[in-house]
Amino acid sequence: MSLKDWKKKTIVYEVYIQSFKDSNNDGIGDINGLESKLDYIKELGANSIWITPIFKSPLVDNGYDIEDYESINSIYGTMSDFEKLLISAHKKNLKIILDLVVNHTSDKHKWFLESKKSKNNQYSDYYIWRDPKPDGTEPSNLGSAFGGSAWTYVAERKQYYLHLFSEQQPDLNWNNVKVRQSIYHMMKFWLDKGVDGFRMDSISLISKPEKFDNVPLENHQRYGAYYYNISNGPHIHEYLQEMNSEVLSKYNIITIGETPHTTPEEAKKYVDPYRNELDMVFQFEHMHVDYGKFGRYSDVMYKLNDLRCAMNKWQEKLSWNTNYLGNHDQPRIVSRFGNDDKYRIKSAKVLAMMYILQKGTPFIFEGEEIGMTNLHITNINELKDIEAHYNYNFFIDKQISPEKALEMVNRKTRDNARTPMQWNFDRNSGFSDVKPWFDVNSNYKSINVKKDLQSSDSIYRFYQKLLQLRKEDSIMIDGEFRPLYINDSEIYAFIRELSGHKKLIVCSLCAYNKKFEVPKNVGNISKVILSNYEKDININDRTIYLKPYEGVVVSLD
Ligand code: ISL
Ligand code: CA
Repeated sequence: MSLKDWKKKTIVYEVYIQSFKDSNNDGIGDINGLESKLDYIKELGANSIWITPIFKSPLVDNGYDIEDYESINSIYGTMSDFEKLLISAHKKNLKIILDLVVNHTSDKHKWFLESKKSKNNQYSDYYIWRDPKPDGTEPSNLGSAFGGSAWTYVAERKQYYLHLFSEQQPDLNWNNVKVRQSIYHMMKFWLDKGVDGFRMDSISLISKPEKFDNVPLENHQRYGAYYYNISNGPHIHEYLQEMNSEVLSKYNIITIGETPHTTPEEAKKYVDPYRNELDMVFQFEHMHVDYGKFGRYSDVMYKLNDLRCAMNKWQEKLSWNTNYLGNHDQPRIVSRFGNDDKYRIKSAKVLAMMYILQKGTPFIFEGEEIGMTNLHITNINELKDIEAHYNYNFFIDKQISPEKALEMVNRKTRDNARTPMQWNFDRNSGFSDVKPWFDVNSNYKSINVKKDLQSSDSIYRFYQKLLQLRKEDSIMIDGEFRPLYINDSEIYAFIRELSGHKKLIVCSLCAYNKKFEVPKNVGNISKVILSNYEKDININDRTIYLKPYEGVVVSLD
């Protein structure tokens, strides 16, 4: 048994709801806005939409802090708007995947409000409570993902609760069968409405250790990394198997687990069809290629060798991957891995070719298909993300100059991905008639959807061709992935092969000319299938003369 055919054909477009399209001019993207753009997504070539959390939330972490799992946040619309969206999407053969955030809730969730009151009510054991150390301090030195301790004290209970993310995101106690049953019940609520799947937030973190020991400290940090001894905890697979038998297996849906800090060996367990857990997982190894002394926020430029090494490793180890370069937590891909200046268009296209044609399910993040770029901030107050502010203050504390600290945060802040979608040349880029919740990137007059739709060789048009190829050519779905040129620091190349048929994908990631020789033992070039230099391709026998950021797909025989 392997992954069902329709799942292999899935191409996901991620919508960051508050930044996609505002339908009622309050400055915030919403469900009706998304509905008005379904044709846009369909014409791009995606067939599934992952929507970031739309549930009732105080929005401390932009909706990843849920107050009520079964109601829609009124700033995004109503339940009937959502039901209408589902119907419209299904009519257009588009699937809707919801974000399932069940490692934690908001501290405003009624379960937590009750839980924190006392040690002996119905919800007391819904979260992870521990006594202080004898001197009154935190139970352990574990840190939270956004900074500070992962423990917060509540006087009413005289105990600390665990929060791997912000203080307003207490972690649920999955060891409690009542918690698990409440979650399964909620999942059925959405699946019975016709939802087609879940992207499961931080799912590798849900099973906590019995005992929280102190963890090692890195880089003179006061607290240990939030995932230390937490990722892939003792009962994780049991819980997912239970969730699968009680919920997932009863519906024809797709499930993608977000599994930070997971090795391929561990990932195999999540997706092994004989274990009945999840369909696929997001791994993060290639997102760490530009980490340095200060972790994610270090001022480091990635090396292609490291990126290829991480991606190829997962291609080799897992039979089916999720392929992505960006999402709502990461910088814009053209700014991070390409060249967002002189070669913005060429490099955005070649990056797309490089990841979309690997084996697995492609995930495209909104705006990537028109080559949206990072922000250029001049003041820390332009950012909203709690993570960015924490890190900025940390750098200032470490005596890093404000200019440098700003540059470091600007490079990696999650807000880079969260600026409103750039639809057209109008005020606020056609996202909204009023000032949006987050300012539009000032480059919207040169980078927008309308402009891309008007041109035949835009980034959007190139994505269409790529996705068409991904859909029509069975090599791009089932073909084995064979790495080539594994030591070149500028070219990423690989072959997809199915029943003796081969396609070669060659991507140059540098701003000058390069030569690529097709190795004798892999075959001869018989046909050019796709290139981001259109007709201007230079191939002589086995040699491909690549121009800056050129990418080509050719058939071999
Ligand atoms: O890169 C990471 C791990 O290597 C992290 O970004 C990781 O993906 C993240 O910490 C988990 O993210 C998810 O859960 C968070 C939320 O803030 C993010 O937006 C979401 O994607 C808490 O719910
Ligand atoms: Ca709105």
